[in-house]
Amino acid sequence: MAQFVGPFGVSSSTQFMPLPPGSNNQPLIMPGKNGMNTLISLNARAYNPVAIVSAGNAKTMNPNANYTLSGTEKYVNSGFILPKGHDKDFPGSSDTFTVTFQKAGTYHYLCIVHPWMVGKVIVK
Ligand SMILES: [Cu+2]
Repeated sequence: MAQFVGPFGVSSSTQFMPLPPGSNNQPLIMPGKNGMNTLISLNARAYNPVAIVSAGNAKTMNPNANYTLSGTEKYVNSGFILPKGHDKDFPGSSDTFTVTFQKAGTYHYLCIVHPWMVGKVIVK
């Protein structure tokens, strides 16, 4: 599972500008050592549709993607799914994500934002 947010190392000389300028946005940065700081950021593996295939390669997908499960994936994420029309609030988000299952089995899933929201798909 990908964490919703995660720590990333950035050069301590990196300047961050909130967008839009003047908005009440500020990155969470913790001072570090050796010219590096730690930035806590939204994780693209939780935000964008992606599949990590058995070889470990990441297959990124466009919003509103259709994905066919081979059954060998290590990780599949729909990315943010929001009601239609809310894509301006979260650019690049989706309002649909379609999965085609090829093999019978029970497939568990969860919401990364609210990990207590779980479900399963039973394919017979
Ligand atoms: Cu949720």
